[in-house]
Amino acid sequence: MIVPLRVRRNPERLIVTQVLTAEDLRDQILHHLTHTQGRGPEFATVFDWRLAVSYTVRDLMVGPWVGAIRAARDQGAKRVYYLSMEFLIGRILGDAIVNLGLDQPMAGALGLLGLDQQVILDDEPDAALGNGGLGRLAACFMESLSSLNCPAFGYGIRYEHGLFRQRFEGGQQVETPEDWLNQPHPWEFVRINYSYTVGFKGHVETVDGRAVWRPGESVIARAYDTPVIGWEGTWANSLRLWGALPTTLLDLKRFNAGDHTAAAEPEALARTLSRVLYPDDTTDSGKELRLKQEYFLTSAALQDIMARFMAEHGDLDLLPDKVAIQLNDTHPAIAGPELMRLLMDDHGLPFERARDLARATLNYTNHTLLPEALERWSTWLMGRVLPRHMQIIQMIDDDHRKTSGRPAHIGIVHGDQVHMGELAFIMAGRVNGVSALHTELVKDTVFADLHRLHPDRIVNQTNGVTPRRWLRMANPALTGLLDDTIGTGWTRDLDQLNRLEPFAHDAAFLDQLRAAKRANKVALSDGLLAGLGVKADPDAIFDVQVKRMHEYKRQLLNILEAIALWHRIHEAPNGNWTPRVKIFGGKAAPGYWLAKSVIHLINDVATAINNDPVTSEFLQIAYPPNYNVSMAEDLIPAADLSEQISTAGKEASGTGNMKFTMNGALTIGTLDGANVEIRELVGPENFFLFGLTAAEAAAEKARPGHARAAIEASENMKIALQLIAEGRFGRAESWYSLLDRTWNDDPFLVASDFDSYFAAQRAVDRAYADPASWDRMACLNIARSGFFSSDRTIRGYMRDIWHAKPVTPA
Ligand code: 73E
Repeated sequence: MIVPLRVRRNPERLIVTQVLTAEDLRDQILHHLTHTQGRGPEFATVFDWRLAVSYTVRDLMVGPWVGAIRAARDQGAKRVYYLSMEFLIGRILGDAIVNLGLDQPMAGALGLLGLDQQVILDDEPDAALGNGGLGRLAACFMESLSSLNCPAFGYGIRYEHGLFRQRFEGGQQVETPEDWLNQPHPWEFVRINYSYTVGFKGHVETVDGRAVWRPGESVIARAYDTPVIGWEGTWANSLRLWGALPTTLLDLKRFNAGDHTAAAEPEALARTLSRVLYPDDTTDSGKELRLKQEYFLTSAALQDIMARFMAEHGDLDLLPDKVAIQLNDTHPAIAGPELMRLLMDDHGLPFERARDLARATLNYTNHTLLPEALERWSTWLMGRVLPRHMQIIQMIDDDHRKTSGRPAHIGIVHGDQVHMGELAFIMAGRVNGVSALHTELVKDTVFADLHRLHPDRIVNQTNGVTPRRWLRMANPALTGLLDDTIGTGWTRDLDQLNRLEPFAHDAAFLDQLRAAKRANKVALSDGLLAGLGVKADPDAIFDVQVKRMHEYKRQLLNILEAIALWHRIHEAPNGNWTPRVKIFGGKAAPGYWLAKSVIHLINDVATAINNDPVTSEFLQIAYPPNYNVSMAEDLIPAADLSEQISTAGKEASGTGNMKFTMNGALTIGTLDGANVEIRELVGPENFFLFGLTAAEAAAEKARPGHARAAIEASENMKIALQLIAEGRFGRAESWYSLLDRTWNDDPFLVASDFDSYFAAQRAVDRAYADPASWDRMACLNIARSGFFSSDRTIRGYMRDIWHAKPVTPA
């Protein structure tokens, strides 16, 4: 029997689903199990159940989703379009259950069916369509846009293979392909009517005075939509991911001639465009395929935006009033020339008019100052792959030179290189950095000259993270305590966490806070024992560094400190040591040799130290492989100490740092990225600061021989390096290059900051040994973390950059 879903609207709270009972949901799950999955309950696998549960939850997202799309259209609202090569969304089911307010009836329904909710949730593969912070930020923004009723689309690529899976063999990283789409993906809706042709190569002709690009190759971009439901389920926006298809499925001529493999070539060639995510974080891969992928996303998105705009408004003068486009870094920066091309070549606007409209519509976020990440393409490649765009880029550059009176040494095209940062800046109404410090550095360094010419263009929007996923869903123990203590209002308005301030002196509350943290630590400890055989005492400090492996993030500093500490414990095994479990997580880009060498070192040091009977009760090291969003959801709530130890001036913002703070971990960190703002807000006395400032670091780096001098001056650093060189952790030869670089170059100043870091860690030890004071600091970190909600960030973009307003659904 088909059970009709009884959705009633609760007029007070506007939560459509709160009135559903466990029995309603159970019946609906059974309905989908039978009629969508085609399985009887007695034959169903975990996968079948998970899909039945997902379809049940998805049904409840569709109403708000369609309602939101209708409301935005009916009210002629301005829409925000977020273009990003990465959306690191992770699992969807648990988050959707939380946002729809279904936690309790769903737990009841699964109980009635005899299913374990955790097993069902863990069956969902992570959608790993991103590398790290930039992609995860895009996912948090999508959730906040929906929670704030801001009409928006996220545009990205539907990669068949997301970020590679990581294994360790002999302590070294081994990559295997990720294949999340190898099974049905229950959340997406394919839109065969939203398909656009994207061209490449070919030549440009002039017809009746107008430029006409005749591409030599083309593919079809097909839309796959996933609803992103906001908090309390009243609004959902679309994440629209493009998959590439060939314009002709099969070369029938070649097939009939017997060449069956070659006949499938057009399909294979097109599909490569949406096949794999580039696994480079903060480096520019410089590959033709990457340029094609960037244009594929951008062109499909802009065609879609223009089609919707023309259908709804039809008057190009209204474009900036109805459309705000955000470029997530320079990866979609070809949007400037592409929008100009559409306006000039398809709509016949003159250059100046097209330029002004484009600039009033486009904005650009800068996420990094690292020189290797600043995208540049050779004029030759750009001219070959996108000949019309290369012409338009030249026109934009010449025009900017004339109209701004800029000096000759700046601009978009330099010699034979196209600088995408300059292109994005010049075509953007607003350019933003992602933390207060980073934005100042953007003004002073990469865009200093352009900033002088356009002093109002650069603004700051400090990053944020969604508290629904990163607190409410990931940390039920703390969420329960917060709800009981200050109510549930913090979920929508994270500033309400400041109501916890008075409880920082309430011993009973602090005991409960400790108990919540301990429960998370016990769960993690069980996982580490089962998965890695590491014995993590839940009463030890859980000291966590999770992020991409990169020299500037300085996992090397962390592991060298562990070695030095291990040595000190050996010297005084009966000393008053504070037990510590160091936990690492993160992937290195497959071609990043030095980062991989650090992974190898951490694993070999872990093997040596974990089995040392003299120190094992004081120091353990765990490096679970394949760090991803789901692992972050387990690790962050269980952390006592958050490692944010990048070389000052290098980490644009960080967002993991914010998640830890919200979950009551204290930070040991440098004055880098958003750490600066975290420290100011939680109070310097509740933050373990160490290391050089950005200005000091720049000066130190310029000092000849800085590495050697710093190492010679540091007993602890010297010992750590010596133990490695002696072969105490695997074969000494494995580490020669790493040691050589540290002694002779050390571009990220591990040596210069070592003693300061070691001392800060000992301050952590002492603080942790005083539980009452530690818990008070943890409480204040939570209470003062409200600023780091991505709702605050999105409100900032809406106000300062997009000029977009929330919409009330009908
Ligand atoms: O500091 C982080 C920042 O929190 C920064 O390194 C990261 O973006 C985060 C969100 O703002 C970032 N990723 C990239 N650049 N900056 C990047 C560059 C090239 C390819 C992929 C990612």
